[in-house]
Amino acid sequence: MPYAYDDQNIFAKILRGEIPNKTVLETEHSLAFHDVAPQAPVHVLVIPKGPYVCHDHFALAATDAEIVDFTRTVGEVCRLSGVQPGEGGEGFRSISNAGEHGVQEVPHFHLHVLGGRPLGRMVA
Ligand code: IU
Repeated sequence: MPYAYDDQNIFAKILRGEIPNKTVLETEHSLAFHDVAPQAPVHVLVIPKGPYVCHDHFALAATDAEIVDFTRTVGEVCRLSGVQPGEGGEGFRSISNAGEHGVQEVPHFHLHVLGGRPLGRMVA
């Protein structure tokens, strides 16, 4: 089944400026903002501006420019948040939930960047 993007999802509304967000960084193809319900002292969501449902959709359908921009934005978010291990920070975790089994709540691809405290061992 092809990916079906719902342009009424909350992140699409954020991208259209219909709902406010606490922006960390905005680039040509990406937006990073603070999660409204942070699960760690650093909890930033990084999203592409394009209509991609989940990580695999983005990875397969996005342009090279979008992918490079997104990847660099994640790096910049880590730098701005002070969580870079080896660069004065103590590390972070990046997670993307996809679909039903991944318990994805918002159907617009987003990467969670979490840090600022020990996060414990990842559990499946
Ligand atoms: P998930 O990976 O789709 O399960 O996570 C969605 C995240 O989006 C979750 O951490 C929410 O707190 C967050 N979020 C938000 O930042 N702003 C919103 O308006 C809504 C959800 I709805």
